[in-house]
Amino acid sequence: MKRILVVGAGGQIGTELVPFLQKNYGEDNVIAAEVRPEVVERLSENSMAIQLDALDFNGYGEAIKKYNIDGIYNLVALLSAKGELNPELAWKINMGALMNSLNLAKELNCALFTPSSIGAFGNSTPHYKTPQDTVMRPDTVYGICKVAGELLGDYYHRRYGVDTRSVRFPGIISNGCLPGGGTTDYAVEVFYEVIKNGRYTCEVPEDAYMDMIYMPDALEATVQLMEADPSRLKHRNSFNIASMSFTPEQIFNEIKKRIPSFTWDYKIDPVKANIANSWPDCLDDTCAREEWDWNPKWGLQEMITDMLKVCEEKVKAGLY
Ligand code: AKB
Repeated sequence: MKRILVVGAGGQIGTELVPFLQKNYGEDNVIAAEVRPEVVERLSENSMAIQLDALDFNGYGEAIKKYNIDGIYNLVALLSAKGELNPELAWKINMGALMNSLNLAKELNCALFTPSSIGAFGNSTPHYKTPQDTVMRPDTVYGICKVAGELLGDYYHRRYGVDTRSVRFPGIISNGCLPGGGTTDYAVEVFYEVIKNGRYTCEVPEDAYMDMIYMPDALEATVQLMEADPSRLKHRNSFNIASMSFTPEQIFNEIKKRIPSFTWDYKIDPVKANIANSWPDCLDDTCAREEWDWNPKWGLQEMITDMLKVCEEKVKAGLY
């Protein structure tokens, strides 16, 4: 890939993926696209940024042609908890952006990355060491979109030869941009609340195990997969990746070891509780390790140290 368009670039992943891609492919070869004008303005401080509605097929196609794009990262999505508030809208946005991305990748000869998620799994999936290929009957509209997206990605590859690739992201922990509308958001919010207020109220049950990943590993995985030798890929859409798995109670206790005054309680959101309990406890990522050498670097302890340090700096600087 030489010229990359990141669609939905203003969210949690895009905010950090754009500079990461710039480092890998050159500043002028990465274009950040976002629908919200105020976010386009923010993005334009550090990269080429354009306003683009991923649901507008013609406008999306024009941008690909104008900037000679040959690689698309489609990050447009309403996340799991938010999607349950308005399932029709979630389907319209998530699938609309995906279908436009697939069809434009096919017509204009682009590689396409669209993330899937642990949300593609559901209650009937084996929860421990969830295999790469297993039961996928998600309980949320977000998950249904992810499963449909995985199948369509494989279909466009098989039928039309489109270079589609994807990973199933765990909850992503980051200190760049706060996530919004996800079930795993608690694992990011807690760091800011600890620093600002010394306490946190968690909406996810204390014993709900979920896979998580620190942003540097998530970024590395994305580029590593897109650069992988295609002849080694037996799978494409979508790879399990894993690096850490914990419950709210476990991470809060680890944070308390560093900040003894930290206190927390629970005010369970039934929607998030159902989602968290339906997702795997931990994934088996053997295929990603074998097919493209996935090898995460960040574990729970290193992540906590880094998050506390960076969040403290940001809170002190008045950025949160
Ligand atoms: C969410 O919680 O919805 C996302 C995800 C795991 O896909 N962070």
